Amino acid sequence: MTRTGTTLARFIIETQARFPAATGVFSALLAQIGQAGKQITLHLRRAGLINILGATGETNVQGEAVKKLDALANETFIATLRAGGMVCVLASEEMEKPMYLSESGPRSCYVLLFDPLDGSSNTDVNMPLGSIFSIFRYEGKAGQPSETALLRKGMEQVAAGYLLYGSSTVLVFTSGQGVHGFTLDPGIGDYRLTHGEIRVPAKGTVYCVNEGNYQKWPAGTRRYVDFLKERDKASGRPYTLRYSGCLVADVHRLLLEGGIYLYPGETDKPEGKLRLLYEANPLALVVEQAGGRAGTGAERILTIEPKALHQRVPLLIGSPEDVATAEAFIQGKYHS
Ligand code: FDP
Repeated sequence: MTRTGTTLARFIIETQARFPAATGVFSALLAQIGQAGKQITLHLRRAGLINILGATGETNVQGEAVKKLDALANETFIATLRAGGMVCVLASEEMEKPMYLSESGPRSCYVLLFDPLDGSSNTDVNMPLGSIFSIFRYEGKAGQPSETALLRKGMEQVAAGYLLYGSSTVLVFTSGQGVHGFTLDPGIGDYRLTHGEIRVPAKGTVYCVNEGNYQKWPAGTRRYVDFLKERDKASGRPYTLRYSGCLVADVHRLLLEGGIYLYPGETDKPEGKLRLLYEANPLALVVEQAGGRAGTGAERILTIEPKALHQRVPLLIGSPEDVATAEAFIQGKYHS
């Protein structure tokens, strides 16, 4: 196993050496995502000092106000990946349509779906933020992939991960061989392995949810959250509530310490809030690779057949036992 402290660059070289057929293209792509994360970190560290806080005045395809930092993070990813030349098409929360990068080869290439800045309500108050990415291989016969060619099940992702911009910047990813976490060392400007082979605890004692929405939830969801607040020493209840307003930050906590994050469907909005292709799918792959579980309450996230680029899904994600219990409540099957 690679040693703690190993730089991302060295980790990539060592991992690639174990796969003689690897072309190095994927490794380079991962390095570019790390590079985009460094640049976004620099912007965020100076955000209060220069005029990049607040809203742009525009609304994105989701109908949400675009923050200046959302736009800046999106541009940073585009510029870095365009220069890198490994990706033929990008799709993000901030763009209605996919963006084709003409410098990239049309035959065999990678497709990157991403949320450039997750947790937008945190931008102006110095709270944690994240970026989420999902990578597919596209091997179409000719020409650029159509928009429907991007609608792939989460199980087909070749890699996925996130950057968390918190008290330090952390890059966590999986390419199907476990989940690894790297912390950006500002002294050397590189990421160092700090969390090798992450495993999610089977069960936690923390839940993350916007409980202000309680009255909008269906009965099963409300019963589950009520259950978490009951006193029962044997099962660790009541659980502790932690909700940062940043999905990446909450999922990172669960990955390391266990528990559950929920953004459930609501009675009048059963599809929930989060986006399947660039939020739920990549985080589900990371969490499942670490031994966790991710579903909508009715089905596993990674097996959903997407119908649209910006499709929303309810999300329950975290420790396998906690997510299974939540699903049982939502499906009306829980018997205490
Ligand atoms: P945001 O819209 O602020 O970018 O991705 C969406 C997300 O944040 C998650 O990061 C976060 O967990 C959730 O939505 C917050 O939504 P609420 O404000 O509705 O709780």
